[in-house]
Amino acid sequence: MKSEKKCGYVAIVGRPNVGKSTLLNYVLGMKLSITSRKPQTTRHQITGIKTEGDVQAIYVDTPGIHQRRNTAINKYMNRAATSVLSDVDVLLFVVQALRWTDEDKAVLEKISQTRATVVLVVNKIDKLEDRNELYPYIEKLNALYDFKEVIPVCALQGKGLDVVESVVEKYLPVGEHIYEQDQVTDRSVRFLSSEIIREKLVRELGQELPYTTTVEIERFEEQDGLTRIHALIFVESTGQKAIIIGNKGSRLKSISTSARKDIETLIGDKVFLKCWVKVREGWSNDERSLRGLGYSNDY
Ligand SMILES: Nc1nc2c(ncn2[C@@H]2O[C@H](COP(=O)(O)OP(=O)(O)OP(=O)(O)O)[C@@H](O)[C@H]2O)c(=O)[nH]1
Ligand SMILES: [Mg+2]
Repeated sequence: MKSEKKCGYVAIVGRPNVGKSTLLNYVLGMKLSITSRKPQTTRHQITGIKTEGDVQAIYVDTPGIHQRRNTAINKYMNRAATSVLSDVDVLLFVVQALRWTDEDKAVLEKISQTRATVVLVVNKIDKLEDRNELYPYIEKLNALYDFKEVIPVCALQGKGLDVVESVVEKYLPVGEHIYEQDQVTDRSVRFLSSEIIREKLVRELGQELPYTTTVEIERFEEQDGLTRIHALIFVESTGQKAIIIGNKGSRLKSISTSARKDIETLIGDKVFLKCWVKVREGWSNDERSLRGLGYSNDY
């Protein structure tokens, strides 16, 4: 008997910092979406495609849905996350084991209005002292919504993600594949390079510089086995610029070096990366600046 092809969209949603991007990267077996200890790391929809045999799952990682609606960039991020909800086949609603906050509640309210199959993914179970603690927690959440399945996982170590993948497969619709077998994302290496640089900024800058940086790739050229990248790091004040550059440029250098290594792994090519820091006051709260810097909700 000829088996049927399956294909569909799977959104990964939840409040900031629950491990959505970590989950996507593990499933794909590569670092596609940037991650950090800090909430609101992901700012855009990131598509990760996994094709195995007859099954193509098109995952969409999303920014954490949050309650800070004060600035234009925060609104952009919530739109980027919520706009996928209505067009997907499966929703992986990611929460952190034993934590249930007002932000999680608000995400569930949005999810309740969709027609997708909703699967509850309870992440970070490695943090539990006793697995039995999970039962009352899951019971509480099950009383709030009729989840199709509930799967405890540890995204960091990949525990339980095989179950997630087989549940996704079960609920994907029958259909022809949309992408080629070996395509992993619809994002360009240029975009992914800017994200990698942003990851290093978020990770290296600790609490000093929360959400005020963004990265634009000014030049991206491949020539004779070397990819030359010129990147502009935008900040909102000269004080922030000084923090990023560091003593005699040491911090910017270490950020650039670690970004370069990750970009080389991504593209499998030698990379020359040069980063400049520029001040653009108020960019994160200005719709026009945001659009100019690649924050556009037209997907
Ligand atoms: N202990 C533990 N930590 C995890 C696990 N999964 C993710 N983390 C950590 O949680 C933090 C947040 O992970 P991300 O994947 O960036 O979370 P996110 O939900 O994508 O966050 P936003 O993009 O900000 O919405 C990182 O420090 C991860 O290493 C897990 O299973 N166990
Ligand atoms: Mg993320």
